[in-house]
Amino acid sequence: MTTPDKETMLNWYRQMVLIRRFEEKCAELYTTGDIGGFLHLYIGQEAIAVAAQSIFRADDNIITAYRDHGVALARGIPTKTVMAEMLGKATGVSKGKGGSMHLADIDRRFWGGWAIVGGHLPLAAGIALADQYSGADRITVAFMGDGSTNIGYFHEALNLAAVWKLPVIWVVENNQYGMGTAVTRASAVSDIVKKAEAYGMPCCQQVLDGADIFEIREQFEMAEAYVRDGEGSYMMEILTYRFRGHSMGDPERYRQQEEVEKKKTEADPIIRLGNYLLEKKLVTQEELDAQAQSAEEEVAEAIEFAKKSPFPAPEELYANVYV
Ligand SMILES: Cc1ncc(C[n+]2csc(CCOP(=O)(O)OP(=O)(O)O)c2C)c(N)n1
Repeated sequence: MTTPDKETMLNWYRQMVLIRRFEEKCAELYTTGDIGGFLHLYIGQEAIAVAAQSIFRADDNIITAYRDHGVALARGIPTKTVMAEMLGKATGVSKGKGGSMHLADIDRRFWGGWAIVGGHLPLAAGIALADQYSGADRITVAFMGDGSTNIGYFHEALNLAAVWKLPVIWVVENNQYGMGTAVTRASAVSDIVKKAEAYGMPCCQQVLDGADIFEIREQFEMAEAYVRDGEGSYMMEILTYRFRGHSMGDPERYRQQEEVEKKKTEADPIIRLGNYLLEKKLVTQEELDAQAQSAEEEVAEAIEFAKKSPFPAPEELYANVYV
């Protein structure tokens, strides 16, 4: 793996801070009533989306579940249109009709944002099948939570992906809980990556550290080489942690506050990368602060844009309705 230069790593740092600040502001906007519906934050998991974006091509396919803001931002969807979507505005990336869980941007081959647990996994297989059939040199990266690996869709999708050697990287973001249920209580095999064996699919040899952007990138690179070569699908499990509740209003009775605090100090991907860059004397604290500051300003501008934007017109109700 090539060693990235300083500017590249500073950019990863900025992107992770951008996602963090975006999510923190969304939490505030939810409490003021500017954002409605359900809201699932990506805080703590930022390194995964940013690592993916640093490896995969702009024309590869990305699909994920409802914890999708960070993945969408890392994909390069403008912050202001993601924020406008959060507020249900016409300028939003899904024209204000999707909201938090249904971000999608066809031009960037970001296929969503799906609310039904595991429901997007057969779609990922279908997207990959279309590429395979038409001979397109593209791979599909399907992100999912640990909970979705207990759902029928997961098994159907992985089975067909293996049978047809579909070009998909299946990425399990194991944040250790599916709503209020710990993985060990819901999954017969809590070493999730072993589920790949049932489908004869290669996988990462160890569960990856979700706070370590370098480790995740390295594995993405290996997976990419395999899948792009036409060998078939590949599965990865990344052990991560969500620092906030499952969604807004989660009283978090299923875990101890000490556990959360411990993770915040030991497994924060932003702190981890910042410390690495400082220890290696690649950057100064001022340079890190400048990146953080500029990310914060970008989020503030996005909020201003979103608040000023109009809601969709009533006629929009009938647009894009086919039946
Ligand atoms: C088929 C289905 N069953 C139940 C739900 C309710 N539900 C929403 S999120 C969730 C937990 C999923 O956990 P996981 O896949 O680990 O993702 P995470 O929220 O941890 O990112 C559940 C059960 C749903 N949306 N869809």
